[in-house]
Amino acid sequence: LAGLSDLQTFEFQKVINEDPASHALTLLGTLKTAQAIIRIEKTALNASDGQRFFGDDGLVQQVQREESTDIYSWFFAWLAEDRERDLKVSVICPATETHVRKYTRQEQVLIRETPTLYEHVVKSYIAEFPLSRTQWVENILNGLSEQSKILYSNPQFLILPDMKWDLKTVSSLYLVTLVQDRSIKSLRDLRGHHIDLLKAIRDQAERIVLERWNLAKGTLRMYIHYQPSYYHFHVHIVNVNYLPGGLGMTVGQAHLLDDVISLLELDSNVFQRMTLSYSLGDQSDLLRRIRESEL
Ligand code: M7G
Repeated sequence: LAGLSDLQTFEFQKVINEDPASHALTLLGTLKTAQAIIRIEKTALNASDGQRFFGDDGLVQQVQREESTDIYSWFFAWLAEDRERDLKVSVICPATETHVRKYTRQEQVLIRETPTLYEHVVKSYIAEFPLSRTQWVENILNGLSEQSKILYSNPQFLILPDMKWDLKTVSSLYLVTLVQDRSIKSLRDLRGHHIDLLKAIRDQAERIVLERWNLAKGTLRMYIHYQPSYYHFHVHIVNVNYLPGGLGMTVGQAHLLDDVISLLELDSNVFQRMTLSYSLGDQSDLLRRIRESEL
């Protein structure tokens, strides 16, 4: 996708999600016959723009492509010329049914994943997870996309802005760490020998945000999702003051990196032995497998 002329071919089908807290709408439709999901989200507003809200404008007049990787593209858009960008527009195309489910509002169901449930159901679900779903991660790790965005890299991991971030608003700063070790699929695979890796991620993230944005110690919330959307180990690095609804900081999904390190220090096999509880959307494939195993 290159720009506005491509986006204008979007044939709207329906709104699949609506999130007033983040000023976002998720649309389902088609782009040149392929199913597409477009999430339109307002970027933070500038107080200095206050006097300019009520004037001409109303429509997107210009877009700038920020990034395009694998099936994901994101843009910034303007409602009128000569002002700060208004919107962040994220596109998934072609979008699979799994994407549609992921972005559609679902009823949540709480799961208590015992080590036995993990061994018998979840582990094989993760192992069978299509490699194509993490192609975007491979593209970044292998130097094919988002290279100019990388903030830090060493042979073990790299840190770059998360696609959710507008790259500008420090109060909603959102970075992600991707590790090179493909054998760590999720939180469940972490063992005592990963403590050094996790501490290095923590230290480098703190150093980078201090150097780049003058964010001192204690300004970051770093966490790991279980279950994540992508089974390639990564850590979310977010401004501690940024507390949006529905963006993955829920109890029973986000595990603080500091807590994870501390648990591993107490017991290097803790994630092999623990029952981990989380909620799944009622349309999730994993939930279907868990239900089937219960029969
Ligand atoms: P997750 O915990 O697996 O799932 O996190 P979530 O999406 O439900 O939070 C994956 C993280 O990677 C999310 O914060 C995404 O916004 C981010 N992300 C996903 N994609 C496809 C990309 C991408 O192509 N580039 C970047 N920079 N971040 C991405």
